[in-house]
Amino acid sequence: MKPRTLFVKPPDPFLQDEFVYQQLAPHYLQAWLTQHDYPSSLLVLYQKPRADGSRPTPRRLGDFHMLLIEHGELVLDQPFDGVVFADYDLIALSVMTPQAEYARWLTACARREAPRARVMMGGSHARYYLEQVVNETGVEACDYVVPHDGWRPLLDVLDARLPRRGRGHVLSHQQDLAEIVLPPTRPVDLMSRYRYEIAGLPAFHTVTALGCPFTCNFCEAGGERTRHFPAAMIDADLAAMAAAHRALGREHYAVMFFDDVGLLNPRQTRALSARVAAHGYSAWRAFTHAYLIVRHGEALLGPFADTGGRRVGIGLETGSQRSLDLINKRNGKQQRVEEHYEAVRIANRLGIAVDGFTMIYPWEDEADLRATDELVEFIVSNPVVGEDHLGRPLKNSVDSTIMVPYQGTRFNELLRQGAVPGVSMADPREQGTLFYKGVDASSGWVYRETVLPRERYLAAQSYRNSLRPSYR
Ligand code: B12
Ligand code: SF4
Repeated sequence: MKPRTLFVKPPDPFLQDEFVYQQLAPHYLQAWLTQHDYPSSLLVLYQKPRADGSRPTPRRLGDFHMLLIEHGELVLDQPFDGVVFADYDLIALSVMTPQAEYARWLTACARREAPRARVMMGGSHARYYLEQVVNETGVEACDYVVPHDGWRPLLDVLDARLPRRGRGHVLSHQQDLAEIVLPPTRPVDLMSRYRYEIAGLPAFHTVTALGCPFTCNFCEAGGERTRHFPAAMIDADLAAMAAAHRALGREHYAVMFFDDVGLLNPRQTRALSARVAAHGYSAWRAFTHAYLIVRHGEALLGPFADTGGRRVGIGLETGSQRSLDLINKRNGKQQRVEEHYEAVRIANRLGIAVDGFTMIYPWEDEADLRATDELVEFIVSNPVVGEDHLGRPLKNSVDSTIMVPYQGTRFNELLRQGAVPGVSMADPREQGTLFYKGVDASSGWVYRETVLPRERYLAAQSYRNSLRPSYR
């Protein structure tokens, strides 16, 4: 009998809502196993909110619920029960760093309930925190750890009938994406749970590429080569999402491209726009860069706007030129704050609302904070041409976070070396606090010394976030 795989999506209790976006990796990998004739199911863990909508900090797996999807159909929706693992030979966990704690609980549970099964971990946590994952011991250690693409390593262990290689065996592979011909699975029973809107229409999301051509010093992914999925696969994915929307009775629907840079150049945007329109989407959202908008203008955003592109996400980062220079977004080439203003104006004129992502940095003084306040105030007040599908005026939005120099980033290195005046990091033994969020939904305060006190940065953050419009 062929080995059976259970793809597991750990919970995200720290997100404002668990069912906003599907976690895509298990769905790509499931489609790949189907293509290679291996059976698999999906387990989606989530935390049920209380009657008042709150979600207390989870302390054990028993605090979660689970959805089991077999052959594309929902067969279980109940409180988590580890017995579910007993039917499978490979427990395949897809883990982003904030989910790492739950991945450990799940691994220990799988050891108990399915002692003969192998546990495999892939995802961005294994990629950026490989050392920690490999050094896990006891019941929390995985058998196989996959820091990069999962397609080939999965097939290799299944073809070899799940060989015993000792704990923490690393399988690293970079996939030729031309071979990924099937789109991620989109089980309607699961898709029906996700609630996300773009310009007033229900939306699902996808990606067209992996990696990013930019080099922000705060980002773990800076400089990862951009690799595109085949156009035919994207097309099939757009068709599958549109079919799911229609199966849910939706006449008008939307799609979001979550690529780090989804609108990359005029040629690529034209082709993508044509595909989106061909599949009947009425609205869409993507990410791009201020520099690309200013460089290409309408040639970049025109086809997007003409086919229902109503929102664009841009990492605007800061209104302070000093901070922008330190971020080094364009690998040594200058990026000017004025281009950020200009990018917003261009998008808004074309009927595209901007979601501007900004950060606060530990070296910032009052002048830097004021410069970003001004940028944010400009974004939220700049008028956007047009209305959304509910007849409401389109509005720009903003997001403000405090930068944490995560392990593996250039800022982590620079701040550790004391290369930025006025900032020093807390004891390196507190490195554990440099994980994203975690069970306590906080990355902690990792600095010993900052230019302004923490409270001042928190006040700036809450002021900027208070300017968000009531809808997007
Ligand atoms: C879409 C997205 C989201 C969405 C959906 C989440 C999701 N997981 O799909 C939302 C908005 C919810 C989100 C939220 C957050 N995100 Co996010 N997100 C992304 C984004 C842009 C795309 C993810 C994606 O679908 N990729 C496509 C799939 C195919 O790639 P993949 O997941 O890496 O999977 C491949 C491999 O990792 C591997 N693999 C994955 N799982 C498994 C499992 C097994 C068994 C195997 C063998 C292999 C394997 O195989 C896959 C194919 O190669 C990525 C950046 C990126 N380009 O990947 C950031 C990214 C994953 N997010 C990131 C972050 C930081 C966050 C947040 C913490 C942001 C915040 N401050 O709130 C939250 C945390 C949410 C969480 N669940 O933990 C970081 C993660 C860093 C880390 N250390 O984990 C990334 C890498 C961006 C970045 N460069 O900083 N995110
Ligand atoms: S543009 Fe986004 S994904 Fe790319 S390096 Fe900067 S923060 Fe990271």
